[in-house]
Amino acid sequence: MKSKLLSGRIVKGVGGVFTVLAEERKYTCFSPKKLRYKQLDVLVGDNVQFEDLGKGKGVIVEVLPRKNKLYRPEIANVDLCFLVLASEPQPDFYLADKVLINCFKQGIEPVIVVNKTDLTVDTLNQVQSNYNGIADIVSMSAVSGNVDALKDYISGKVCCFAGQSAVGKTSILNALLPSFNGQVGGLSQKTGRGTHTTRHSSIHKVFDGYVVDTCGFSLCDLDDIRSEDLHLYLDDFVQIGGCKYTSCTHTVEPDCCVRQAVAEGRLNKERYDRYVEEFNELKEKEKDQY
Ligand SMILES: Nc1nc2c(ncn2[C@@H]2O[C@H](COP(=O)(O)OP(=O)(O)O)[C@@H](O)[C@H]2O)c(=O)[nH]1
Ligand SMILES: [Mg+2]
Ligand SMILES: [Zn+2]
Repeated sequence: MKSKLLSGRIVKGVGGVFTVLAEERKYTCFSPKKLRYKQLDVLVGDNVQFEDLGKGKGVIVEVLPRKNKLYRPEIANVDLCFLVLASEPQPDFYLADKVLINCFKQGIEPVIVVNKTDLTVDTLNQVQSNYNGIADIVSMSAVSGNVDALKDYISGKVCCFAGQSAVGKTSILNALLPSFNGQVGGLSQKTGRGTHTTRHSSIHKVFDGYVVDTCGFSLCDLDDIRSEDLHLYLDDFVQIGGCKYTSCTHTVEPDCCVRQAVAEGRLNKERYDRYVEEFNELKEKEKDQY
């Protein structure tokens, strides 16, 4: 008997055993060594083809090309990232910039979520003045359990969460996915790290899309970006354009339209100052490399 080929998405993977969601059904699939050698790895989030062996079991025969891959945790094909900010702890805008830059680089749509608006709306104003026009900004309060603000964004996509510790990522996930039951305020006193760091991550169907149940920090480092290219990942800088030098880094060059925009108040000065600092940081690192 010839077995059937099905297409699905890997939603969970532990020790070479994968849960694949296909046509609203879950299959337990194995990935043969041969495939693993060819592809190197099979990841949660991968779109795969598998042979249906019956009784809910299958063998993965092909991993379809990936749109992107995130590390720590490893996840493939992320479409959207909710960058969570809050009044407590105060927003770390350097971290936020880096997440936005990495999203841009990986082809992930960033959406800024200002959480804890039950406490104050000052943060929302501050976030808007920094990121208006750069990413969609939604406000919410996870304590109310109302996560409708995120519904339309999740629909049809694979979404992950990023942001500082204690901004409310786990609280939001719990509200989206009651079965997740993540530990809120989950900081280990000893290490200062989240308690979920060693757990395998999975993706879960929520509304008409998926959410990744781990709040990794893989989007927080500017690993392989060169200082002179940094500005190319800042869409608001790119939009301004028109500098005298095409390779303008917008730091010291004459006739720089980006600096002009800052002087005229068309570009947020705090955001620009952070860019200069990040630029200098990358330059310093490059010096150390030679
Ligand atoms: N007032 C208020 N507190 C919140 C809200 N969301 C989360 N918290 C609290 O913030 C703390 C950290 O939340 P948690 O979800 O663990 O943050 P995470 O570290 O980003 O996962 C906990 O004490 C939560 O109860 C909110 O919308 N309003
Ligand atoms: Mg958490
Ligand atoms: Zn310039």
